[in-house]
Amino acid sequence: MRILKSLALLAAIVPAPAVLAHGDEHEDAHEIQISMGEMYFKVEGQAQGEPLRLEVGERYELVFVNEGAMLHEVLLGRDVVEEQGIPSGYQEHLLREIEVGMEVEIEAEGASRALEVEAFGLEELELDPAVSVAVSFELPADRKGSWELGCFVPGHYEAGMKLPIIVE
Ligand SMILES: [Cu+2]
Repeated sequence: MRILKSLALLAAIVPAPAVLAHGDEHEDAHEIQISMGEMYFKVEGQAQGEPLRLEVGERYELVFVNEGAMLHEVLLGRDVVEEQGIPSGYQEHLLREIEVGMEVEIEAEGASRALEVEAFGLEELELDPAVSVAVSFELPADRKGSWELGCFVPGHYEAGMKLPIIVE
């Protein structure tokens, strides 16, 4: 699973079909910064624990910033599944079967280097400390409802590293 380990980013992705349009999808996106650390997710400008609110049909760019001292995961989904009694992920993924753009910037020897990924669906990201990734997408109407943002590094979800997502 650790395909992109050298970039400290793990994306469980399916390649985008060639017919998908590229280009202007980052325009007019609502940018929302979400900081993460031990053991929380926090939406910029909101109190800790306040849900992330998203509207269907709107384009978002969620910028995840690992400001903690440990590796953390980003999963967006619902219905927690367990492996041997330990929460290990979600049964259903919020970004399943939709176009997702991802951008990572990494400082290397004083220069900024970028990685961009266009994917169809997204299940999981892993971010080392100080790594940030921007995830852009637009949700269809069938995603309305209650979802969750969670980290499933062993012990983190149980320690409270999760945040409700409300899609309206
Ligand atoms: Cu974590």
